[in-house]
Amino acid sequence: MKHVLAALMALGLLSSIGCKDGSTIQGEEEAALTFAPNVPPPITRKHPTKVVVKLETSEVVKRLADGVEYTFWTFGGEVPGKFIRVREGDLVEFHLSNHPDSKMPHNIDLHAVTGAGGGAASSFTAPGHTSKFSFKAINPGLYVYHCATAPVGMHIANGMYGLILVEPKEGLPKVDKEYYVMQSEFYTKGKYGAPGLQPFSMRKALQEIPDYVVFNGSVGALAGDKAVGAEKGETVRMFVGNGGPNLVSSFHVIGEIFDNVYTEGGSVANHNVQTTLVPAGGSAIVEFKVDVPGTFILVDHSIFRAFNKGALGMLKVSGSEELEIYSGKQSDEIYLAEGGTIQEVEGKKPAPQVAKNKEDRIQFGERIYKQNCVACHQASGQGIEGAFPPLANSDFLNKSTRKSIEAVKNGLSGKIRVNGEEYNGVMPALGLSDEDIANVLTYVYNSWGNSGKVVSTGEVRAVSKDVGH
Ligand code: HEC
Ligand SMILES: [Cu+2]
Repeated sequence: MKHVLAALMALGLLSSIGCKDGSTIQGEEEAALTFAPNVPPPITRKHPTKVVVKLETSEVVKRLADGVEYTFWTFGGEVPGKFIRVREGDLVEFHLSNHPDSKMPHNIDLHAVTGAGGGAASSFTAPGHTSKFSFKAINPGLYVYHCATAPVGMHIANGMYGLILVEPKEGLPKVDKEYYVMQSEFYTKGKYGAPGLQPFSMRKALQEIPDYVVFNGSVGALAGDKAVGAEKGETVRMFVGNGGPNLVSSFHVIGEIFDNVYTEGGSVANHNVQTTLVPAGGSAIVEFKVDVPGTFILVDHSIFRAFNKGALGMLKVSGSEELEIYSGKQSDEIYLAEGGTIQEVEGKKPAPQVAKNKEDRIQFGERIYKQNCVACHQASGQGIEGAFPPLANSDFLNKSTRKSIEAVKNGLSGKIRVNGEEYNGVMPALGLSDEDIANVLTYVYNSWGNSGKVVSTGEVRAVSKDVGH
């Protein structure tokens, strides 16, 4: 019997590799990899194959937020790394190249690997080298991969993570849209919004207090014109990962309910879920049908991360209204608490920064703008049609410094006209110091085509503070 087997092997008849489910590896192909938010197409093959994955690590300076840059360490030149899609039973031949300009060696630990280190030791690659190793994708699921070169935390904190999907052999149910969303945090020397090239802060990383929590590698990577889209009536699947390095994500889409959640990227689905936990180094697959049009906001529902640290994305759903499911606003009356016409945001005021010159004012003012104004007037001062007037090129702003100071100091309500459009909203008094108001207005006046004026603290002081009406 032994020599019969040997003879068959010699003939190459037994050289195909057996699979857990008995099927054999046939053929070879190179994996198509994609950058977030895109996902490679579903696998239609009915058999396992040898999949060649070629990934390159590189260290690149890119935008982390407006005016803020960071030296990212990447899989493929972007954060998160390229999405890899294989089929259960596939033999993955991994080629990891490290760009010759890299300063660090890198490697890869794929959570889809059954084997010591998830491939880390076998893939340790010096700059200008390529390593090769192979693994069998025996468990279906959505898995995180990351660099595991010492200091591991630093390689992950700098952006070295991505997702690999091992599609179950029967495939995933068909959907209309698939997207790749990965959360992670950045720890920078300067605070959130502090401009310039920001170095990594080991101290903050150890304390687990990030300055940035983002989707897809930077503030706004999934918002505005970078939002993902769908049409009313379509089904959407999001492959959600969390690179950490430290935080757990409470992933939520405002105004949607997940029909299915494959918790932790596994094979069992929960239904009708509002928020799902995505552990650091873990994942979830969420699916939902979009029944009504609108902009649906993706957040980490640890909510200060969303509105103050960047963990905010958008799904824009087009189509006609579905008033039976969602009526939209049915009435709008101004509600005024007793005594005042304008609400005041309470709270202890932080010590103001003292500006020495115009540049200081603009720099300090930018931070104040990002913390206090951006939610309504938007990042480039463009405002939101019908709700928040623009500050960019605003005739209202450029006509009267006094009125602008009054607006920020005391709030503003009632009909106003900005660039020919009428607004009738309420801007709250934000409780800023006179110094901060001078800085933020100087920033606004020196941005987006405005007049370039400097507002002094004295001018702000001269406008009396409205103490209730
Ligand atoms: C909660 C939303 C909100 C926030 C936060 C906010 N504003 Fe406004 N702002 C408005 C609204 C609404 C109006 C128009 C009020 C009206 O219709 O009378 C307005 C009007 C203005 C105007 C005059 C109109 C124009 O477009 O030139 C200025 C100047 C202004 N805001 C500056 C600021 C600055 C600076 C900050 C941050 C320190 C800020 N706002 C924060 C909502 C907001
Ligand atoms: Cu690395």
